[in-house]
Amino acid sequence: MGLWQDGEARFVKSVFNTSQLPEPEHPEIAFAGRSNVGKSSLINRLLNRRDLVKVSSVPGKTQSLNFFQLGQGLYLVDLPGYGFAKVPRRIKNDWKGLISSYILNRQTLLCVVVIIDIRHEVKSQDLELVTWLKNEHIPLLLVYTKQDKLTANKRLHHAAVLDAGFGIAREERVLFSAKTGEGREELISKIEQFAV
Ligand SMILES: Nc1nc2c(ncn2[C@@H]2O[C@H](COP(=O)(O)OP(=O)(O)OP(=O)(O)O)[C@@H](O)[C@H]2O)c(=O)[nH]1
Ligand SMILES: [Mg+2]
Repeated sequence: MGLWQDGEARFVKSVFNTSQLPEPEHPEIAFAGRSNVGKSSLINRLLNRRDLVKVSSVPGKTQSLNFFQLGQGLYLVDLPGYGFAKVPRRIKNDWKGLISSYILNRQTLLCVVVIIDIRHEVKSQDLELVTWLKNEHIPLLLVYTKQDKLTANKRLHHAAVLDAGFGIAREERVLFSAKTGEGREELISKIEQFAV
């Protein structure tokens, strides 16, 4: 049976430290990216749920690892956003510690999806994350989201600039919009490829 089964999605739990992680019984995909980039919106769109995951115009809304489950199978993990200047340094370091130890040690983690705003240039923290994942040999996939905010011409131009900046091939990223649903099927099929 495929990894992605359309079925009822549910919230499992919020995790604030590694001792709270659910048993590693199911394959997992984690979603990372800057605060406000649209991680939660992307997961809602993937799960075809309008508001299972809380979306906010206030950056830094998601401060824990939030586990969602598709049917009886796959876990989708919404990671706290980074790059939000107003968060105190101590909390920032806690987040980094929690997220990096989760990513490095989680046996059931299939892939980290790094979400980038298609309108932005390559930002240092995004590049740092992508480079770190590559160095640690963690499978990754990039998503350039908020496609609906740009004209068709600009999208292609921006995507090419980002590909070059991150040093990735076109097959390693998906153009996406949580608003229109563009890229949903492609992202699901790419996620499924990590299961084999
Ligand atoms: N136009 C458009 N807006 C989007 C898209 N994705 C997200 N947004 C908007 O961007 C804002 C932030 O979205 P969230 O999904 O909460 O972002 P997040 O990355 O989860 O944010 P944090 O949890 O704070 O890190 C919201 O106002 C969303 O409605 C998209 O594809 N297109
Ligand atoms: Mg969020």
